[in-house]
Amino acid sequence: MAYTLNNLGLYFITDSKLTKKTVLQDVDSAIKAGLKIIQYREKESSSRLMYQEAKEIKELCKKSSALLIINDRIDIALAVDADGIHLGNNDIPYKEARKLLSNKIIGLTVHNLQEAKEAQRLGADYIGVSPIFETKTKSDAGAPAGLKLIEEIKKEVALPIVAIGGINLDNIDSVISSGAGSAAVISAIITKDNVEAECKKFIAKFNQL
Ligand code: 3NM
Repeated sequence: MAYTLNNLGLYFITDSKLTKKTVLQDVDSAIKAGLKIIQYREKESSSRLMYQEAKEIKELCKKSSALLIINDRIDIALAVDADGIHLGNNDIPYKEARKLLSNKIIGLTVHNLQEAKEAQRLGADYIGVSPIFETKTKSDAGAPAGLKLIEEIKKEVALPIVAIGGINLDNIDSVISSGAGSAAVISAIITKDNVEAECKKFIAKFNQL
């Protein structure tokens, strides 16, 4: 693997509904900014279009050695030889996913300490701790857990933490100092005119702390 998952910094997630441009343009900008990990998250497109888009993203990632994670869809991850998948509580169980993706990265969403401990027991490669703050991007994200959940998990679970939900340039410092080695951000980046510049601002936050 090109990177250890502990110091991934900004974790970029695509969103075809929120983007001001296209998913591919956003990924290109994120990669130009120097991102190490990209998640392709598409909830509404056809499988064919998802495959085609993921394949193009994979090419962009390959050129810059950025990791490509596919949200939820193991079939797409396998088809484009992505670096891994991210699974939530309603997706295929970790154990089954691991059988299909034995050497790939598998990230799991967790909402509390118990789920984080379970993710570690199962053998997940990282955890997405969510939602930290209020977010409009995922309608069923639930009540914000706050920074204390990151602190609590950091004390007891050794897995790399990717914080997610409502993270922006005003609160990213607090997210990092709570113990998250990485932060996943959607709206605070892709609703801005210059995605590359916005990514760079987040990357600088990780570099300065
Ligand atoms: N998952 P934004 S919150 C994709 O809580 C996603 O599991 C979440 O977007 C979870 O940075 C979320 O715009 C959306 O708040 C995050």
